[in-house]
Amino acid sequence: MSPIRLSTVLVALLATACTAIDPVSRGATENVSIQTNETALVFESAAGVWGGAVLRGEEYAWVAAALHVENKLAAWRVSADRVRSAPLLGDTGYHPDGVAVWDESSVAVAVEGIRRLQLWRIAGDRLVKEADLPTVFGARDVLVADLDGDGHRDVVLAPYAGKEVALMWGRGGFNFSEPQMLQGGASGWHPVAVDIDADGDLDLLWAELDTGVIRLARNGGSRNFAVSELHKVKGVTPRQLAVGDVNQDGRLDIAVAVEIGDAEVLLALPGGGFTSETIRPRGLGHIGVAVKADGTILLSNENEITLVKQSRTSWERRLLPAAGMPAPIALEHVDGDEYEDLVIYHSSGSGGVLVYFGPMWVQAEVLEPLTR
Ligand SMILES: [Ca+2]
Ligand SMILES: [Ca+2]
Ligand SMILES: [Ca+2]
Repeated sequence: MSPIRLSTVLVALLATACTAIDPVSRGATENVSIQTNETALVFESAAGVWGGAVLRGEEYAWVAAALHVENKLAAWRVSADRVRSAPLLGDTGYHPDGVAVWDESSVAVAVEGIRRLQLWRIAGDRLVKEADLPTVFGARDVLVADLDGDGHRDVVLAPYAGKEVALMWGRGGFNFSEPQMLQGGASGWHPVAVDIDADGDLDLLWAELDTGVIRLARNGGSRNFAVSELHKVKGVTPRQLAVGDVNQDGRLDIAVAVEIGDAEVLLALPGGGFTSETIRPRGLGHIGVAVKADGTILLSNENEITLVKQSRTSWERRLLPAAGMPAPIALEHVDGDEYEDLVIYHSSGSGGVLVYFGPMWVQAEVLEPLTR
């Protein structure tokens, strides 16, 4: 992976940040500088952060992150006025990758390097490991959702390398069935659970790094999934996909970040199926993507986030700074106001986790629009 190179804008952002320290940070084991300002927060990590999740409480949120290289789970508390604590830390063992919300105070962590699925709870000023289960492969991602609608949370594991996605059916608590394997193509990272066919149950979608395929596992009920190739990207290595209503017509669309090549937007057609449009990158391509409720597409690339909004004839664009390898990215509610916040996990280098508090469009630099 390429070395870290903080953009000058981000350096400026950090340099102008004022300092605020949350007194709850007792118990943290790392000496970190704490910085905040009105629009962004940086959560430092010495090396790559491969994933994370946000636990949103009534008064504050916890940002949890998999410190892949440091072999730790970190959790920072963030108040409604955007002040954060020093991190709580827990040792996961070798190479944690993905994190998902399990309940209001705990997260599931895929520890890819030792093939484990762990349950971690935030208990006062400590992170407590409450369960530690073997997994069928080294999992890049973990997703938690009730896929069969029986009231028990189920787990989806996506492989770091491999052609199968594993479903673990919840039996109550952090207990699961033997894994049910779905056959796809190689390296289907960052699966998304969404009712893409609008029939009332959650389907699964993922992008395969090695095949270029956007794969759909359609939920047929009774734990049956029909896996099919929904689309193949024109470029090389789709890294993340996001679902949202890009053109605000009431139908869910799919945006795909492609590492080398154009980003693709699959716009849902009224009679079913999709039409594909492309967004030219500023560099080689993009590695992360999210779609806001208003349809704005956020695409991450080395050291930057491009905000893209569809208009009749063009893609309007704006730019926010980031650090090296800003992927995956996610929209969350961190400070608890009505605006979605962008959470960026920098998977290489020392960018740590960066949160942009919404609204983001107004604080971003204007770029020339692209013709559609
Ligand atoms: Ca279930
Ligand atoms: Ca469905
Ligand atoms: Ca749409």
